[in-house]
Amino acid sequence: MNVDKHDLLCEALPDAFGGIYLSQEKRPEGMNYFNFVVAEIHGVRPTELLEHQARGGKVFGTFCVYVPDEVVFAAGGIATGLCGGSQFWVPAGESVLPVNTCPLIKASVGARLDRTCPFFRIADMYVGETTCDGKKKAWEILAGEVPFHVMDVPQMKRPQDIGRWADEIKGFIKVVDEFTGNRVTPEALHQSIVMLNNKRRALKRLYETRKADPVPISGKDALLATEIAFYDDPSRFTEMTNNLCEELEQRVKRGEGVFPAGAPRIMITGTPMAIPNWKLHHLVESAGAPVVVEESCTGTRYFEHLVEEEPRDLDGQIIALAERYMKTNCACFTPNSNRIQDILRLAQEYRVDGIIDYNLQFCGLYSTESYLVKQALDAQGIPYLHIETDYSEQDFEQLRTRVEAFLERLRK
Ligand code: BJ8
Repeated sequence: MNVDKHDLLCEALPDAFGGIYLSQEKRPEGMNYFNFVVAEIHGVRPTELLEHQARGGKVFGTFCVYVPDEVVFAAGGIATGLCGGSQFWVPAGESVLPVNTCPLIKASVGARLDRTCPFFRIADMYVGETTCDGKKKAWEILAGEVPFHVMDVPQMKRPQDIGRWADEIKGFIKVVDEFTGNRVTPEALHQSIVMLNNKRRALKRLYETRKADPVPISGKDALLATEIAFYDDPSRFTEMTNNLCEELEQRVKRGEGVFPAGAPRIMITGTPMAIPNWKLHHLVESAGAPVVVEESCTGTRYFEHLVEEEPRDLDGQIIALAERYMKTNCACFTPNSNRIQDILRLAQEYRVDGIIDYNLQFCGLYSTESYLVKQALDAQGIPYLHIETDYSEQDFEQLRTRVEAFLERLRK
């Protein structure tokens, strides 16, 4: 670790978190746990990972919701998300990658090279995937640093593609077996499938409360909980999220909210927001409109589908995993019309008044798909705003003007 530089990173976080999060009014008590996780972001969880390693366990770092964490936990390993969401790591990423690479990739590579993120230092093996060109080539650079396994995600969703994905999962089990020295048994895989399904159920329960008007929790807080789901201990996360949900459900019964009833309800769709990327939510909610749902991998795509728990043999479980993961509608697939259907369905379920299509700069997949997203929303008369941005604060005022003008349209 580069301790001096790491200290600079840690100095910036409390100010940012205080201004964006702690200044919110009527926050649920249940968010205290998530505040604690952020305050201890480079403390408690990294220590748990190191203790796990001291007991002989392995830690796997992942970058995409397509990597089946169930396999890692079934082999006695721990999976932790590694996506970089901070501008702090972008310059180190740019030292080895083209500048016109998406910020998520630049920050992820930079976090490793910079030696400032304990999660990136602790992981024994990284698991990447072939979802986009930028990631594929970045893996070749990171593979020079750390043991690396790449999963080949199909580009289409025909029956033969699901079969191919099942083969990839089978291959991943073999890699994990060998790397951990533990065999993935059907019993252990069943346990991890149930454990991670429970995490998904808790997140679904949290999002259900966001359908209420007034909404009992801000979009910023819901986003924070979802981001933390990627690296917290899964069982503890589930318990804490269910505690939060109990409080939120009481609020809904009492008609209590964090924004006035009738405030314009916003959906954000598009590229994921890795911690601490809270920029767009902060802009929208500071302008008086709650974000009520995210159609994104740091949103509904992360938890919407469960893995079938019935199969108790390895072959059946692999098929169940393949089928569940292939339901995630990422723009790397062609066609990806199910994502458009998801957006339209969620717009109804969450009673949204307008949709912001969020694109990380230089993500060709999502920015190209936005043409079809806009076409579908125009056809339904749903107001739409497309935003392309990075992790820097440079365009903050310009974005604020655009977001406020969009919200003004919704209020008329
Ligand atoms: S399943 S959205 S987590 S790939 S934003 S790095 S696509 S250039 S993050 Fe993703 Fe998996 Fe898909 Fe979800 Fe590339 Fe685009 Fe950057 Fe992206």
